[in-house]
Amino acid sequence: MEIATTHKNTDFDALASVIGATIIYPGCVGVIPKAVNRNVDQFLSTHKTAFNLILPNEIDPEQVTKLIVVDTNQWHRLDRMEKLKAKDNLKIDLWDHHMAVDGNIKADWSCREQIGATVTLFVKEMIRRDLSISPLVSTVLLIGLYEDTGHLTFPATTADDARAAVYLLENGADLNVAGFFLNPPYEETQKEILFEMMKETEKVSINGNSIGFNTVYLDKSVTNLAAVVNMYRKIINVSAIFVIFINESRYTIIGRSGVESVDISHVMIHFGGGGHAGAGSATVKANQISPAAIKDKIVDLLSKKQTGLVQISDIMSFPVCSVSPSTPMHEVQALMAAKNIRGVMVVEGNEIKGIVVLWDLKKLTKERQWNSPVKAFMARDITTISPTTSPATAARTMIEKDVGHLPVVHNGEMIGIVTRTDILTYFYDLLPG
Ligand SMILES: [Mn+2]
Repeated sequence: MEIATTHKNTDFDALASVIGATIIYPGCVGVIPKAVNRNVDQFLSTHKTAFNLILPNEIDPEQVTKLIVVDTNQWHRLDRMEKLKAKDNLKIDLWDHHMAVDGNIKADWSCREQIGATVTLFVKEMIRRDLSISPLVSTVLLIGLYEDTGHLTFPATTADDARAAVYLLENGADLNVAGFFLNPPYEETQKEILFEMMKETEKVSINGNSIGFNTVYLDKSVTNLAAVVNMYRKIINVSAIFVIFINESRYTIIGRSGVESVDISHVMIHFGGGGHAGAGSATVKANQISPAAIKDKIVDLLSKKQTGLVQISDIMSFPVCSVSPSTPMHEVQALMAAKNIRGVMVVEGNEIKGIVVLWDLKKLTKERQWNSPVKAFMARDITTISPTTSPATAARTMIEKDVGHLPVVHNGEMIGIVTRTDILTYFYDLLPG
């Protein structure tokens, strides 16, 4: 007997991948953990009989010759597979996209790729074998794909994920059904938690990213906390959020990140959990560590993690073209033209006094104004950033302040400047080399 199973707290990608396995391995039975996410539970309650799915307690370990593990590579995330783990003649196939996690499942064969959703790996195989699947199967697979890739918008999404969506839609995936399970309405308890979190958020700036922290006591069970945390991060507008949920004997840490430079799985692995760059969680026993110590450890991990990532000092321009406050405007204009730049800093000694940009030159309507000093036309309210700021944070600052130039200041000294062009060049990979 061949069985396919996946991680506890089963999400749609995991469910879809198990169903995908039952197609790729004909005769294979899908084993779904008892604890599944709320929307998966709702789906299964109405659709379960349409698939070849059973619960872990329904299998006879003696009969199992092959185990197909999908969407995780860790034994402890599986539900009641200890007996199989102990079997020595068991064949194991592994399909997973959690590349950052060093798993302990030793597979005889594996298909592992850095890709948006595990289900894409199965769809690729279906495309390769030129299979066609039913609209119902296509729909579940599409829900898994969309959930794990944020409807193909999460940074981990690849062209293969998009091609998988094409295949699933061609095979009749129903977007009305998908939409229903992808966007479950918020429930009362979820709203309560969200409002509770909104009351107070601790924000810490780490290497130019704003990181939110919150600790919440849970006295009742709340479904799909991850979705609530995700909503919370967007509302309070931080680069990343970590919420520690306390209930009796254990803490559940849920993290969400909206920037490339904060990798959630990097943090969660440290606490024995897992996930992706954008989302992850971990559970720790309350007698092992305090919530305050968890927070300190996360701050510590994030502070160290930054090395090797692109920061503003890598993409800024220097030396900075600057003039003194008394420089006449015609000289400023000549300097911009000669250097082909759109902005000039106005400095006195080491101190930034202002900035004048090409646009400011339009303010000069009378000929004699070209002899006036630059200090009469410069903008004095200057936003600066530090060299360790991430390009994403710099871009956000430009949008928020509506400025095109950000002087980079280190220890009170201007060491460079970053412009909109620098940021665009970085994001669209136009850097030479
Ligand atoms: Mn997944």
